Amino acid sequence: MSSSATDGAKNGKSFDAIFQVILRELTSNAPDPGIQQALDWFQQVLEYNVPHGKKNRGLSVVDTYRLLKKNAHIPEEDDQKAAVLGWCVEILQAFFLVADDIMDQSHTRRGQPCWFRQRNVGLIAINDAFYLENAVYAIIKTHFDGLPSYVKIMELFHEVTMQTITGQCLDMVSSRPDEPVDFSTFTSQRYDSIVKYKTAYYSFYLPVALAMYLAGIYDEDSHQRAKAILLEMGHFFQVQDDYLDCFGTPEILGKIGTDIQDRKCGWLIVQALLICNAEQRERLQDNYGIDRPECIQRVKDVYHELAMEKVYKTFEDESAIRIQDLIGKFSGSLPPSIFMSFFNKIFKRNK
Ligand code: DMA
Ligand code: MG
Ligand code: MG
Ligand code: MG
Repeated sequence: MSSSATDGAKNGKSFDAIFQVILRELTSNAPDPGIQQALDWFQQVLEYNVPHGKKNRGLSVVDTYRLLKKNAHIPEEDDQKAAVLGWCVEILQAFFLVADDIMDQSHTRRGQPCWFRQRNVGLIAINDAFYLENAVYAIIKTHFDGLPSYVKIMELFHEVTMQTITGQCLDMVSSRPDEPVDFSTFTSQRYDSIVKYKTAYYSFYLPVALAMYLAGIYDEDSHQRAKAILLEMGHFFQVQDDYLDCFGTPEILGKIGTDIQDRKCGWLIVQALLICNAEQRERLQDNYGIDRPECIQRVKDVYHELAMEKVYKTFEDESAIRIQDLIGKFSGSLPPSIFMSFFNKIFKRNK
């Protein structure tokens, strides 16, 4: 087992224990007994939507913080602060996912029905998403009020949330249900913007930047360097997500792909349009974005003809080299291990 995997397992236990602390803080001792029923509902929202994922983002806050502190003794209290911030990232992610599954009309998430598909939930899920988002700020206030990092942490969460919402907007307006689907807008440039905003900032820069603040690293140069590396990794991660949406195994992935019928400007279609011939383009044009099994299959047939699995494998290998090279050259005074340990969590993933 690699050392980062060992750390992850070790972190895993205490990390999960911190979730229970946060759960209690958020849902017990209502300031007004009249709202206890809302807190009881929110407890179910948290239990269903927060702790059952891979926790890569949350654990990365803890792992990065420990690597930044190197061999220095970390007081138990500071280690727990890193775990609290890790769970804040996981709760922010739950907010995005609850909303994303409604927007994408998805069916499953993390091996269970999407929250809005649960009986007795439906459109309450919209308010539950707001509830999750705002719980993040309540937790930060409880644990960081008065500390030097408090304002920076709050501002970072606000900024990254704005970026993610912007990316989700770009994702949605790039796949509007007009007839017919307009492939001229499915450019690599458009794709790059969508994934940078909807995924890379919150999934990669946010966890590492939080750990840096906690370790007292505030200088602009270090943050710019971290951001440049982590946005590259975030781009790579979303390409994986788009590939797995079509070629992954739903039982392993925990979710069933919807990108083809949702007419998403995803990595596969953007790459396919760059290499297909006129006849294949016409078949894509006639079938992409139609929620019927035979149409989805015809799109997949074109992907197979174009050997998209091979195109992806090549991209994956080239990306690994490019990202490792960037880490080697651009880490500045930051330990490269913080980036490598995050990258190792996601490379060659199938879930
Ligand atoms: C996810 O994009 C982006 C956010 C902000 C949740 P997506 O819809 O491809 O994600 P998933 O495949 O997990 O539904
Ligand atoms: Mg989705
Ligand atoms: Mg989406
Ligand atoms: Mg996806």
